[in-house]
Amino acid sequence: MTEKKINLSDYNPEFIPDGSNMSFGIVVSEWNIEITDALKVGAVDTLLKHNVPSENITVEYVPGSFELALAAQWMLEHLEVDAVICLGCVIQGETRHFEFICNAVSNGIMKVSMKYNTPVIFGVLTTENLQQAKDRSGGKHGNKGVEAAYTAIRMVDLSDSLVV
Ligand code: DLZ
Repeated sequence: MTEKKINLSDYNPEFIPDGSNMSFGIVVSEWNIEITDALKVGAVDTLLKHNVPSENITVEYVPGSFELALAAQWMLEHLEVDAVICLGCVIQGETRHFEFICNAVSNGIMKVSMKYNTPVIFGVLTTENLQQAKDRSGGKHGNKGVEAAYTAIRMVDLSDSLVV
């Protein structure tokens, strides 16, 4: 049996909730900025496409992916946002930095999300090389920034629907 991988970049826009009453923070890592900027464009375009007002989207930058979780926490503390989207790109090199950073970022983002009971979306590419990152930031494997925005809207809508 062949397994079909889900590519959220191919989502059906008809089934995504309206974002006109939603607000989002986006934190972008400057490491591998060519890639992360493409992720940011994908995320912002997707939020706008689903009626999130541009004034409800706050974008901030951090030096590297390691800093994403703390910046997301600061956004939740200081801004009125329904969710934070973290965008980064960690490319495997010769050092063990890759594992340390990937583990720290994913754990950090999950902890902030749970602590603030708010969606904090993991839009961080963790790839073996630059080409794989390009393929996932507007190339043949879609744009993970689009997928992060899609996920953020879905999660805010789910949260709203569960609150009585
Ligand atoms: C140090 C480092 C390395 C080696 N590689 C990456 C990377 O591929 N992607 C990324 O987002 N950040 C990298 N960094 C920087 C760390 O995330 C962090 O900014 C520094 O270690 C300072 O805390």
